[in-house]
Amino acid sequence: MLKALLWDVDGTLAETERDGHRVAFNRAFEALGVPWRWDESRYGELLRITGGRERLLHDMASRSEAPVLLDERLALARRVHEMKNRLYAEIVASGAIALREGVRPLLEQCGERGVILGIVTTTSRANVQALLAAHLGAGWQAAFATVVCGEDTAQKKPHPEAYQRALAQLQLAPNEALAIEDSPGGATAAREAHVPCVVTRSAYFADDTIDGVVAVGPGLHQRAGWRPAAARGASGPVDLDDLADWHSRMDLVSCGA
Ligand code: XBP
Ligand code: MG
Repeated sequence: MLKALLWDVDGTLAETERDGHRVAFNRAFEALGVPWRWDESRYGELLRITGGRERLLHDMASRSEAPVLLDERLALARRVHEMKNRLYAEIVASGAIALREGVRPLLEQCGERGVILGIVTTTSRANVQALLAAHLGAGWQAAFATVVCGEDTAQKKPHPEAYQRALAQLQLAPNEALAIEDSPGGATAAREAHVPCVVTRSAYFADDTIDGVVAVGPGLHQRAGWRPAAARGASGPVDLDDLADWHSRMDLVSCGA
């Protein structure tokens, strides 16, 4: 039985990467006099590395002008990342990043029907706070029974630790929960924790192969285009009954673009 919905943040609740984190990274580079910039396509490649600081360190490894000494490299990554998170919070507070269509109604439906809500993300807590306070108000945390963020785990997704931690906090078995993710890495994290997962593809992962999830689709805003097809037809948005149906069928699919 479906007792809890565990939400990823970046790409799932909102399209935060291209117009949020990427832009904030570029502004942080500029503010700190670092000559690097990430265009949309390069950032898409870098998204394979989860964690903003880890992503930056990965990029530095291929830059001859990056600091040679490890300590200096780590210090620069920390400075850029801290500033990026401050600038990201400003972007989000300005209202520039909307929740993805269909997210708010589903959150409300869960509240009405007593389905537990959780956040399971590899993003820094400050970024989750900024995004959810902007959209759900200062008391947003009351709606979520667990909020697992990047700082809470030793290993980021695709490692399953974040999901394992959320399940332990909620005292639920993996198959009593359903994960909502947008990326192959997120889907892997859920699968490795034995949590059934639906994937609402985000812009950067529109064409990726997604393996071993209970459903994959273009977003919660439409039932059309999902695999497996929604049992109740293709018109209207995806709702809690659709998710409960995919969850109970546990019919694992692998989907290319
Ligand atoms: C999100 C991430 C994060 C964000 C940036 O992955 O990998 O690193 O890109 O946030 P997921 P930070 O959606 O799977 O949680 O800079 O705070 O890491
Ligand atoms: Mg994501």
